[in-house]
Amino acid sequence: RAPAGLVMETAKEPEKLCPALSPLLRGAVPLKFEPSLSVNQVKKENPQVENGRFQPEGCKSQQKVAILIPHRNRERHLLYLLKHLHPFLQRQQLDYGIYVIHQTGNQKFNRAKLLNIGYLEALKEEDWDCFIFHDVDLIPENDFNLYLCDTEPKHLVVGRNVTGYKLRYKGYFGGVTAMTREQFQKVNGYSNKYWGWGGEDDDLRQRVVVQKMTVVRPPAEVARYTMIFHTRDSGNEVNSQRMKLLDKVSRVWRKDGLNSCSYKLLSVEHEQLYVNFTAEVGRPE
Ligand code: UPG
Repeated sequence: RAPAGLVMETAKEPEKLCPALSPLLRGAVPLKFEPSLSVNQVKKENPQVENGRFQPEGCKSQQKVAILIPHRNRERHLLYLLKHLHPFLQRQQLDYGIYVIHQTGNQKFNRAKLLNIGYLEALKEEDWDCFIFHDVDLIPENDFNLYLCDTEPKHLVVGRNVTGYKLRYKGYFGGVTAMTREQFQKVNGYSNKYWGWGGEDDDLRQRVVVQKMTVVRPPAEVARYTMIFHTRDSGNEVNSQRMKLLDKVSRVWRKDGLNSCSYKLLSVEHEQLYVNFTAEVGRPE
């Protein structure tokens, strides 16, 4: 009989890396938006998920991926997204964790700051390699759209059903975006100064350009999303300051971002399907 120590050593042998393309991928899978869908149902469908975390069996993922979802008052969208995203990521054989960053109170919504907070707090939980900044209302249609980071920042939403599956505009960098820890750190994250709707995604793209990185996109046939219909949320009115802010990105990015993100973390809840960070983000200056 082998001594106990030796048995442990064998069990810890490094697994082989998962293949670049998972054998479990199915391509375009029909999406379901059933009004009767409940959290319990999604929990039951994902018994292997704990604290929003999943690791594939039998191989080691290429990257450890954190999905960050900014959120306020879109519970139904969140449920539909979780329902589709968990099996989608599992078919990709990813080692992943889902984080929802919830803005408390009724002040103007600040998506970009919530994503900075998600990044900073998720890294306290795990040593993530790759971050996917993910709107709550965009459901990926094709699992060949890989939620992995690239050598350059990657924009995953080439087409949405609501815009005829065409890129919204040249340079669009919002919706769902993947950056490595190094890439995000290099641009000092998002600006914290965009309150209300618009501009913060263009600001991030400018930061990427200033750092001489380029945006890459997956092929249009796979980078397709269904957007769940919504009207403009109250507290997320169009930001009239956005053009002014966009004019000065190259001058201010160094001082406005991850290194200046101040907030109050009110709670961290480990749900089965995700980790929820609730934060007070302040108000426009
Ligand atoms: N959100 C909430 N609650 C709110 C407002 C926004 O959860 O009250 C979150 C949610 O994740 C949503 C995201 O913020 O998906 C973006 O807001 P939304 O009103 O859905 O903006 P869209 O016009 O659908 O999205 C485009 C881009 C997005 C960008 C936004 C403004 O896809 O990434 O943030 O335009 O530039």
